[in-house]
Amino acid sequence: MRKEILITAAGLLAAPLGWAATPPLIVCPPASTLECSNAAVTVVQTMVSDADGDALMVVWMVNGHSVLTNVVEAGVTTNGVTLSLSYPFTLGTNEVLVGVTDDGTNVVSCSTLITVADTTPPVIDLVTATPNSLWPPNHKFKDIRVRVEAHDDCGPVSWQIMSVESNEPVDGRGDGNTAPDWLIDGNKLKLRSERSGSGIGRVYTIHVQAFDASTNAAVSSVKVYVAHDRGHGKPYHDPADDEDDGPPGKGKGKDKDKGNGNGKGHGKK
Ligand SMILES: [Ca+2]
Ligand SMILES: [Ca+2]
Repeated sequence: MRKEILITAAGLLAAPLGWAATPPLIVCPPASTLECSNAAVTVVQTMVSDADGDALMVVWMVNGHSVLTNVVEAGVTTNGVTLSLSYPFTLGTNEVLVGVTDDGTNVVSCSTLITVADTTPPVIDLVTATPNSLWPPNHKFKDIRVRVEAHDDCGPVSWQIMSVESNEPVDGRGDGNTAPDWLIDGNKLKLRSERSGSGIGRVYTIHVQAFDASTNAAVSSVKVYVAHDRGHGKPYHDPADDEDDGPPGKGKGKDKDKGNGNGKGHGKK
């Protein structure tokens, strides 16, 4: 089928004498692999010649589509002429076919593969979480809007929230006995606004990953804070902590913490 297309194109070229003794010669562009780069144009070259010095028509095809036709004048073809194709090859394997004719009857062609690969991960420019500070620590879930800005040299980038970690146990002492403390639903995130009354404040670390179309990945993270207190070293006191921390019948959690001898808990100020 390719040959028919080429012959049709070559039919436009009239042989000077209507007869060409020797078919043209063609030196095919070498196969090569390129790193994908947005909008990059790659130059491939071929050399054509004709022993009779005939005029030559050269048709370039990429993935079955004619993209360029060169006509080389008679005479100069005896020693060989180098021709170039500048083309924005796309990700994947591209077949480049070069067909040459001197009179429409002598047709020679060759093909080569130009492979465009993407081995470079995207670049994450910015990760934000809004809000990045939760208050008051009332044990309620808060919607967190995570935004990732990323770019890649080879097209669009997608991203997702991979995981969340906390510097405090999910259900530790003095944090209200609530679990889980985060919910990931696609790229929607909820974080629980709480921290241990005996800690230094909670830090959630949200891990995100950005992918390009070839699944090269980049990772980054953003933090969301739940302060231990709001100034003056005075912890926020949530009555729910008292109810959650103390076993039934043993009084309030606040008192229990004070009395357990570890010096921690709500009583530490
Ligand atoms: Ca010839
Ligand atoms: Ca890439």
